[in-house]
Amino acid sequence: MKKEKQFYDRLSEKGVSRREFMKFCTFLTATMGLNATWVPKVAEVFAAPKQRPPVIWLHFAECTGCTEGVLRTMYPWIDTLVLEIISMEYHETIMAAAGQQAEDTLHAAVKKYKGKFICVAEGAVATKYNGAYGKIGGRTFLEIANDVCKQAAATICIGACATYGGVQKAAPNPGGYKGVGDAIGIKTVNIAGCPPNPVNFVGTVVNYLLLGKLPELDGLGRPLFAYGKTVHDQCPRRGHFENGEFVTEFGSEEAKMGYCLYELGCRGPETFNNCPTAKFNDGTSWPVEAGHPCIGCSEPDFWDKMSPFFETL
Ligand code: FSX
Ligand code: SF4
Ligand code: F3S
Repeated sequence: MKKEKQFYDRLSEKGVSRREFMKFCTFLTATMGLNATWVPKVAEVFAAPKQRPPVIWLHFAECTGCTEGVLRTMYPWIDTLVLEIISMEYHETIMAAAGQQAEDTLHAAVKKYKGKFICVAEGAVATKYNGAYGKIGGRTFLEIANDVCKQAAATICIGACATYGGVQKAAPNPGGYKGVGDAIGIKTVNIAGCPPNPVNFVGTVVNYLLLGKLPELDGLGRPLFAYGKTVHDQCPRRGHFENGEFVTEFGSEEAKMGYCLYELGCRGPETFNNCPTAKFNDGTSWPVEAGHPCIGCSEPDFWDKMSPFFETL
């Protein structure tokens, strides 16, 4: 109880009410595919965590949009929540250390938590020429991934780059870039998307803390709760013409959003993601709602396979 009170006091200092926090927990529970009876348990994971797993977060070739997504865009206070439930041992974007001090922190954390830490990998790994196309602190991405990911309890890849290689892997790919799992031959949990929705990452971590296991995955390593349906199957713009009028399948409110963007090259029918229901920026909008066709960013090799964008294939 004392722990919980302290948690709510900390949130309140950030200007977040208990009501807002519970609203977030309800949204997260629904996104995770659990029914409403789980909401108090999900709240407890944040308010009174039984364990805080050590996390080592690696950066390879990427734009850091995934980190920015997790730390800022969903709720202004999501950073607090993430740092309440995990123990971030190493993360280049948010740590104060730099240079040798940062390197030492990484080595010490891997040694201390060997076999117990969760590795979160962001960015693709160069594999040609012994990985010469990408280095940090004198070691190639390939060496770092082989060393750190293979000593982790599990590796969660966040974003199109870490999962399937992203834009770095697009033709002609001179550096031989690959997703982390492919580059070093391990199975990873893949939070796909460029960038992915931060709620799908948070849902994966909460699933682990709540149920003691990682969520069920599809054949491409993506959590089924988030990537089990196509964008098209959940899209409010789905519809057809009836007597010259566009009628949506989900009703009149959605119809105001406008016509289906298929003719503008929308890849919603072949893309698995929960964007229409989870949305981005605190539920504000998502690409198709904003009038932009889906470009298939949560599918492997979408830069090559889904382009030219804005054309029906
Ligand atoms: Fe990749 Fe992450 Fe695309 Fe960027 O860092 S998934 S380039 S939006 O965000 O790795
Ligand atoms: Fe499907 Fe895209 Fe049309 Fe939505 S806009 S109904 S996802 S094709
Ligand atoms: Fe990506 Fe399509 Fe969603 S482009 S963000 S999967 S709507």
